[in-house]
Amino acid sequence: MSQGIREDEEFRETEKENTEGALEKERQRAVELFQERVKSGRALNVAFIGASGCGKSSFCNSVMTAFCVEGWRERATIGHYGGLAEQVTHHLMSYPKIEYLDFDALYDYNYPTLVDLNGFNDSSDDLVEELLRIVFFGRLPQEEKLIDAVKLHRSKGIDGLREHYSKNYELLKIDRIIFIASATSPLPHRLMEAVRKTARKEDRVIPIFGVLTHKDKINENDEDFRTLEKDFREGLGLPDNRFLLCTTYCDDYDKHHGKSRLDQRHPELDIPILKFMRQVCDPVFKVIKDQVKYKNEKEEPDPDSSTQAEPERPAPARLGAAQGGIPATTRMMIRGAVVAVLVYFLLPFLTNGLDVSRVCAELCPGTQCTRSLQSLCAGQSGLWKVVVTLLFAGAIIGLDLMLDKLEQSGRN
Ligand SMILES: Nc1nc2c(ncn2[C@@H]2O[C@H](COP(=O)(O)OP(=O)(O)OP(=O)(O)O)[C@@H](O)[C@H]2O)c(=O)[nH]1
Ligand SMILES: [Mg+2]
Repeated sequence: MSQGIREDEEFRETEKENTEGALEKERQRAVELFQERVKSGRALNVAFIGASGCGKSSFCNSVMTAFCVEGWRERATIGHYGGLAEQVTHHLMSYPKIEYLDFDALYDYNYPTLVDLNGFNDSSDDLVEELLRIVFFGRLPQEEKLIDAVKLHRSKGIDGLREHYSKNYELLKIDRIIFIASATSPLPHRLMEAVRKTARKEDRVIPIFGVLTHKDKINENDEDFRTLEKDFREGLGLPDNRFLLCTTYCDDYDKHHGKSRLDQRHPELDIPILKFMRQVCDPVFKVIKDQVKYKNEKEEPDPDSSTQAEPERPAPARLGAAQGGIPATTRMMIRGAVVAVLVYFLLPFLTNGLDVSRVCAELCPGTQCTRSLQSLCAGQSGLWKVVVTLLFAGAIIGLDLMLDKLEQSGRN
């Protein structure tokens, strides 16, 4: 090998190392900026929705890879299910940070919970919208197959479906939606419309973001692609900051670049994903009317319904309970005790008791203490006062109870 060729190769090698070093630095910076964003607040629930095979699970894995230290792992199962709607395994898989983060120090940050929804096809009808609603309101339990919901819908209709899922706990209420489509396939317009409708036009409004995968397979200047991107963004109402065109960690990318994701990470894929997820997790995007519940959204809750899932409304006041929350009997006891104390101290004044007590103290016991004076002094004793006080208090409590009973029977 000539000196000139060797120098050329060395130069290229150094160039490559410099580029890789710069990319790694940029990735680190993107990680830091993302962490800055999720330092406070709470971990958001981010749903990945799109038609079958568009790259949802691949994107989900790529996000987790960008967040992790170790590199790529197949946390969300990749594989195109396809087929008829009936055969599609609709289900939801959620990945909280505790499951995917691989470094202790990262747990301090509020990394989002990622929700991968498999198997929605390009359709929009009452059922699809209701299924989306069930998911957005966090009523679909982890790994539950949506085909069960489809069957329930067939036998009991939309109302039956709502009734059933409103009983579930609100476990994973969605805070952000990322609609995913492939840049190489026709857009799923009906599903886009269904998502937009359920996330935007109803009471609880959830911010929508959009991702087009398969960037490696298109020419960005191609007219067809430009039209597709425009349709996608207009269809979902996506400004620049809520849109990402990307390549995910996938076989094609590995083959094309001659380096496997199993051996090393691809910082050039991580960086745009981290920047995008920083936008997704920005707390300035608020869910409007976040407190709205699943079933209440469509109809006023039936106060008599025994199937109401969340008895969050205050229970009707029970008879015998005071408005202030103090039971009636306790209220009466307190009143009786206060009156008793007052009587105990006032009693001597009522009977000119102070004068009598003084005379008793001077003359009894002694020769001047006559029999009638003796009985008067005995009447002034502490025991007598206690008995009278207790009788008085008892009478007040009894009267109070009797009046309360009369009031109740009057109300009934
Ligand atoms: N070339 C290329 N292939 C991709 C890209 N993203 C995903 N793929 C491939 O697309 C295929 C489907 O990807 P998945 O991630 O399983 O798609 P999905 O949307 O989860 O599919 P369902 O779970 O069936 O709804 C896989 O073979 C991926 O390797 C990308 O950006 N570029
Ligand atoms: Mg999938």
